[in-house]
Amino acid sequence: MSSHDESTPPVDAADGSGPTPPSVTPAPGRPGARPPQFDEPTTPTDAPLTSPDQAAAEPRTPTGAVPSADDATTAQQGERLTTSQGARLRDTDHSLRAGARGPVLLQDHHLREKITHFDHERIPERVVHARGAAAHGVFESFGTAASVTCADFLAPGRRTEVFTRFSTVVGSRGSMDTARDTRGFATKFYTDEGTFDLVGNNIPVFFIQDAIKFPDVIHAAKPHPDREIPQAQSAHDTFWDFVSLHTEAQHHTIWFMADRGIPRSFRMMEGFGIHTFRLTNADGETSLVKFHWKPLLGVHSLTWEEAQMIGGTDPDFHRRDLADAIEAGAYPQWELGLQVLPDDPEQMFDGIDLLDPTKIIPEELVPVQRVGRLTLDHNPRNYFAETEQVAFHPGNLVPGIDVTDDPLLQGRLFSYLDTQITRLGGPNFAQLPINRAHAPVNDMLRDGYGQQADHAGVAPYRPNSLDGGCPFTAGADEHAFEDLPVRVAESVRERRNPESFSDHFTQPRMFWASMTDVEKAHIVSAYAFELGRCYETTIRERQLACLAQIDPELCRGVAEALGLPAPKSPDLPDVTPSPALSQVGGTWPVAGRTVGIVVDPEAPDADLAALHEAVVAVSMTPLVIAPVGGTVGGVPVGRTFATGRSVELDAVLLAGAPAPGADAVPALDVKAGAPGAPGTDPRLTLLLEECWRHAKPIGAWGAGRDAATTAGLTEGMPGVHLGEDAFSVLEAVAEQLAQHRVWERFEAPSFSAGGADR
Ligand code: HDE
Repeated sequence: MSSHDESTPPVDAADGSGPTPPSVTPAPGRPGARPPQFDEPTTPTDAPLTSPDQAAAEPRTPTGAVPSADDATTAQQGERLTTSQGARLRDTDHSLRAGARGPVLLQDHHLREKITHFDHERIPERVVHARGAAAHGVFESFGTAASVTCADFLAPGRRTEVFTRFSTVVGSRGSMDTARDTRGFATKFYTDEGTFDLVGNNIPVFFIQDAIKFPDVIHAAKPHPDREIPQAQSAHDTFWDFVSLHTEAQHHTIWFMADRGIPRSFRMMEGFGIHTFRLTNADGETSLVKFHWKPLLGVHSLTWEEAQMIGGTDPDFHRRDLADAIEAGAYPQWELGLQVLPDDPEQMFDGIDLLDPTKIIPEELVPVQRVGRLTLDHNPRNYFAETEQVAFHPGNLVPGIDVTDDPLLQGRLFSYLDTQITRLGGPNFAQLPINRAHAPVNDMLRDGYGQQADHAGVAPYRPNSLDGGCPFTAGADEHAFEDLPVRVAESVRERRNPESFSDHFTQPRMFWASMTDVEKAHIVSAYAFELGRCYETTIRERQLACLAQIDPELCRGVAEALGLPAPKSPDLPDVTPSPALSQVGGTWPVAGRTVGIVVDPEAPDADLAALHEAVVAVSMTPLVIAPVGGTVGGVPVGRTFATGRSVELDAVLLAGAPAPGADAVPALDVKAGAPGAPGTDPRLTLLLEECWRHAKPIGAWGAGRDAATTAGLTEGMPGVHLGEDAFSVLEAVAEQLAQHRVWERFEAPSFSAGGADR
């Protein structure tokens, strides 16, 4: 028999050990790396999938380096400019022409490569959450979640690498950070059991109860389709038209009309998974769970005026704050917490439907149990490669964590995969470096645009015998992700919400009742601003009718500001305030806060360098401010009165009373036109007025006291610390800053009901 005459399949040896070895040299063309056995394989083998005649491309990084533990090999390598193919170039500044004054030649391959790549540098921005900033970090498990979940990354002592991206929702990629908006808080946990994404927001409820309404709410919130304005704002007619008609949005709306809509920093935001998830422990017992992120720096916000001013002076305020804090070693931290609820068949708790994403479970009823700590300790190296290309997906789940039937979550499970196909240009986005799992991947997904894996084997299908039956599915004891056998209520097919989704006003009322007076005053002003920017009075009136169903005082306050009559409230239910919702009344660490130090270059404070270091020693960031740049007392000037603005500071220290700078020309600069005493730079007076108005602690000593007096600040005024030396004043200011603001300075009207009691 010739070697080409192998018409009969190899037959397994009688003892079942495998195929009978051929007696002659096999003909070329064998489909797999080894002959298949007759029966479907029942155990995985480590047989090679690559035939001896095959080789994958030699492993190289995208820049041609041999991969190594040194991650620099994925950046540029070599000292000389090259083409994308590695050929060295002598000139990249002139195109190839027919003579210096002649036309450009089509043969200029370098020109064409350079311009073609440039022409395709942009990808579509995210449909929502387009503007964001991210950081790498680590999640350390406390080991306290074992009773509710078998997720391995929550086992005692586990450390898991993470990547967290924060974002605004409405604005496009270039919009300002401090717009009034909800913030995204999405974390990718690269666990040993596969990637888990917790894709949440800084507000625990959502606008809508059903995913099918997402295009509606986003179309309403985005700029008007005709003029494409306003950018990154909800203060316009289409938004308020929608939310005043679609009243399930009212709970979310009051949260971001409150100070939560203008966070001081990503580092000072809570995060929420919003939906109820179903967790399983090692014994197969299930619980319903809400995820929370608790920032160790507390929850703090900007004032509305600050947010607007920052939008002009530093539109990258939050992005810069996150990166600077990490660079300075003030690593932001959050604790992951769980509210654990029984998995009863009704999926209700205390009358609250756990499948309704517009409702919270007050922490006073179900405490948040802390199960681990997130620390963000590295900034991305390349914004596009990491922050822009990261692709989150609520369906990235690990054993021990599963979804529920929340109709909003169910729709998200479809959407996040789908959107990446357009945004990241094909189905292989999971292979982009930032999206790669840190667990072994053995899928049967193949080909497609941007394929980077060099798969071996010939049988990406199951069952197969040509690749020895591989890959095998996991056995029952191998900690695989399992779809839980959850009972589905007997029902009919219909487009309808459950009755329990129909109360849209009790929880917004509870939120309002949980606020302190100063927070309530901010909410009234926010509604008044937003509705005041609407063109149509009918829309204002319709939203006032919604506010009347939340609280009569809220409604009256907004109506007065709008100059409209307040509709009468119906009988409203009594609600129990949840003090945990208020941001006022506690003290928190001051790490990572910015302290301005105003100096006089003509008479530098002798302690300036030591003061600077004392600020650094308590993990705050000193920013020296003077009429001109340069160095004062050995310390570099960070801002001049021309380049700086009060809104960058959390507190200000006056170490001198600088005379007006040469550029303090009122005719040229509105800041220099600020009223003040002739001896002091008017821009300093303006800075102090703003710090006062924004309720920031102010400290002064020595000649700095004169600057304070000039601005009308005297000892005994709330949050004004006039002392004898720099260090005692710094101590007093830092102590005050621990409360975030000098709350007594806000003259809030007194509201009757509620108020957080801490
Ligand atoms: Fe998203 N959402 N979303 N969302 N979402 C996206 O995915 C979507 C929802 C959230 O930093 C998109 O990759 C639908 C709730 C965050 O990359 C898109 C619905 C919550 C981020 C998408 C929701 C979120 C997104 C846009 C209604 C809080 C940014 C680009 C069912 C729990 C993630 C992308 C990042 C991003 C769809 C509702 C949070 C289009 C259809 C509720 C933090 O897929």
